[in-house]
Amino acid sequence: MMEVNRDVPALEIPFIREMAEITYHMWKFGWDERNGGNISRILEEAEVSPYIDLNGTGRVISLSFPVPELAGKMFVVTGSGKYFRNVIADPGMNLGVIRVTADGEHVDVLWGFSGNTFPTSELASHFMSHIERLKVDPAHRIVMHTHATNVIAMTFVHELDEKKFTKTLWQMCTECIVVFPEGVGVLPWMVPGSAEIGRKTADKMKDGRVVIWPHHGIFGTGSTMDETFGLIETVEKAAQVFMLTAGHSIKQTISDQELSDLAKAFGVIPASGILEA
Ligand code: 2HA
Ligand code: ZN
Repeated sequence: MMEVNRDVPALEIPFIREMAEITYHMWKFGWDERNGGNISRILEEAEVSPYIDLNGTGRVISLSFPVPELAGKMFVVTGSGKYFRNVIADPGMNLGVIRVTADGEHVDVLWGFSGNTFPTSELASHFMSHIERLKVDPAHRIVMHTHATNVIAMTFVHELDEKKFTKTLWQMCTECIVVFPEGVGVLPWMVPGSAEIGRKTADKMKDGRVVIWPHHGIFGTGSTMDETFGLIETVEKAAQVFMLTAGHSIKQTISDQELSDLAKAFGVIPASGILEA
């Protein structure tokens, strides 16, 4: 058994540093006002054990939505009510490392969540999305939720039909169809923070990595922080271009034939029923 080095400052633990950096970037983008947004990342034992005692802190938090599928899995998660802006200054107060208990009904707190902080209010959406993404992608690790400004704006002025929403996003920037050929899922407006929105979000995650919550924000998933953030950035960029051009007279766009040519050139298969060429 390797000795645990508990004296390492939080920001020198690689996965804590990564969370602190990404949350700060996202706040700077203006996406995570106040306590907006939340992130969870699956951790491997080998990443955690050099820094954190796997016996835990003794604190146990019960879940209102059992997740036996995740039994034994460890996560670093943002804290409920905590501000992305503040993570870098005090990771232990704004983040925590948790492990799902064998029965899937609780989590053991292994590190952080000090000052009686709890995991994100959207833990149900995170855990249920992890379960679905792991079924289709064993390399899956990250669920990221943020209040991406132009994505929210677009949900006021664009139809919420998933296929139409996806096609408009694909048309906004040439790289979009290559980055998210499976398209985006769109839920109806719902009250956040519940197991129900978690189940509906996870249901959409069976077929894709992006789910939009109208008038609220976006969920993105992926195997690395770069990939997940890059995916959300790309959707947000397309939404921004849409918002900049909406209401202007459009002189030209990327045609369905050109979108098909792009998909072919980059070896991706676009979601069916969207392109007419
Ligand atoms: O954590 O973003 O959806 C605050 C939120 C809730
Ligand atoms: Zn939110």
